[in-house]
Amino acid sequence: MSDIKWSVSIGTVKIRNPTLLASGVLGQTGANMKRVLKGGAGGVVTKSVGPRPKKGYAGPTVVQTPCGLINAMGLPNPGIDDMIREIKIVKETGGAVIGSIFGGKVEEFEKQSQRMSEAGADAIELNLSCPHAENLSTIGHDPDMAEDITKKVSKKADIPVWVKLPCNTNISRILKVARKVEKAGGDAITVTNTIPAMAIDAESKKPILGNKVGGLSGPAIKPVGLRLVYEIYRVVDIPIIGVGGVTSGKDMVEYMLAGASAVQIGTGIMWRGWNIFEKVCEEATAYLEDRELVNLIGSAH
Ligand code: RRO
Repeated sequence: MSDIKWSVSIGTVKIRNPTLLASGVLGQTGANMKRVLKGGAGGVVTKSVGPRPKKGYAGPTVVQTPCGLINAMGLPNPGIDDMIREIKIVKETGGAVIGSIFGGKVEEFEKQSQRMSEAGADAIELNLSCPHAENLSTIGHDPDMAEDITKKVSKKADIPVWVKLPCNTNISRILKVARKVEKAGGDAITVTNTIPAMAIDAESKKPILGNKVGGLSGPAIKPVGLRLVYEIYRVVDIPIIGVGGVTSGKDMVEYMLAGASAVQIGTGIMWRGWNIFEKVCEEATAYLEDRELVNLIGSAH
């Protein structure tokens, strides 16, 4: 390896390298999150948790396609109390943990942020973007709602607040949301969540997922994620974390050129294993050899 300094800062959160576990994949238990950190991740984002345990949708909850996965899990999670225990297990290792939360009301977001902070999370990620959750999926498309939640949570939170935005190909609309999130005190923007999608079985002539519709992740969505990072980078000064289809070092470099300070990886684990994080950093080494990591960020502009 060359002497690249892999550590990056997302605002005040320092991570040992720019790869993070994306929310929703293996982020439900302390044991799994520890294993991901062992696989080289710079940090982990938990599964999104709500105020109380939730079972999620009936199966099938995941379908594989040639270019990625379609999921409709339905926010299954153990609830904030249980997640706090799991976060404490990960924090024993010193790894960076970002607590992802969702809520039905602003007060729920506020309360859970407080609990995440008490648990020792390094930052909070507000999930304003599940593509198939009723009501919740609209928050991140609505500039005023996104502003309101970000403002109220940021005011009370004593750790940084990252805001995860949905895929919205109405670019002027998502830029409005991004600007409002920054104005409201958001410390970073994560983009994108999965993209609305579905699978239909030609034999039974029925949708495959229990929830009928879901969200697509994996290589197919990388060009969409890149565009969103590229566009948002033009209008905000807070760091951006790119998510969507990162499976190689080249993918990470491309996201950084578009303007991301770090990337999150989820579906890629299915193809490249638990240590995809280490592999991505190693592969990026060849490209970075005599370049400073931070100088890459946004240099495609
Ligand atoms: O749990 C889910 O079904 C889910 C969530 Br919360 C999310 O943010 N994105 C996604 O694709 N699935």
